[in-house]
Amino acid sequence: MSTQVDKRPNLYIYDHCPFCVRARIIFGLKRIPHQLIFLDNDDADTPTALVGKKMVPILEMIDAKGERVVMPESMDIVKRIDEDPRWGPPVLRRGSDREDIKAFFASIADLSRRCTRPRFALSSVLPEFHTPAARAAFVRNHPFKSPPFDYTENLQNKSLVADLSARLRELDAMLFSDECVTEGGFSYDDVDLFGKVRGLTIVAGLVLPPRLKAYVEAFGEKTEIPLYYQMGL
Ligand SMILES: N[C@@H](CCC(=O)N[C@@H](CS)C(=O)NCC(=O)O)C(=O)O
Repeated sequence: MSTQVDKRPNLYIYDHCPFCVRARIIFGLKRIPHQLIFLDNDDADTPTALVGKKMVPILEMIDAKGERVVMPESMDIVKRIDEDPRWGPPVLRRGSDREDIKAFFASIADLSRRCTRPRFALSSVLPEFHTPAARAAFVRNHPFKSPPFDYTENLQNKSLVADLSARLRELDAMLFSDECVTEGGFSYDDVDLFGKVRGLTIVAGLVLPPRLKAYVEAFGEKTEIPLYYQMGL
């Protein structure tokens, strides 16, 4: 794929990828015109040509001196864009490396994957999964390590959704407010958190507790990153 780099930075992403959401946040927050390039999930050539391996997100842009910049790593991209004076002063506060949030997401990792991965891959709507080969590559590369192994079985298991709804109440209690996760205002903690929770909105029937729901909805608007409510499975 060859894409022109004009004045707008290019961001190569998968829509469902939490790390890609991080990178999108800073463009949305600062209202920076940019081009999103959704790679097919089985396209290894494009990312490899850009950064030497199959990974997203990747930023490609022309910097203030006219040089081409190509870089991976979500938080590096966020920092690079936030600190680029062409788009105004930085808006993000330092992150606080919240151990409680980290431990919470580690504890729900398997449950959350079982709820979201089959929905991302089998919805047939997300751009990175628009071909059967792209969906098959994702399922092959993201196997479940204990039963049920089958994506459709996980998708149909409503008790997983009930379990995840119950666990999210713990996260609700960790949010400082419905505007920021950590006291003091909007920070890298929010970049990380929204990346993790936006994908959950694809799970139809999942109950987001009130503060988390308000947080996710407000954040989606502030960053112009659409939630998945309307296409929930
Ligand atoms: N540390 C990286 C992690 C990025 C990452 O793991 N991206 C996933 C997509 S969600 C990826 O590229 N996986 C390789 C693949 O899909 O083949 C970052 O923060 O950007």
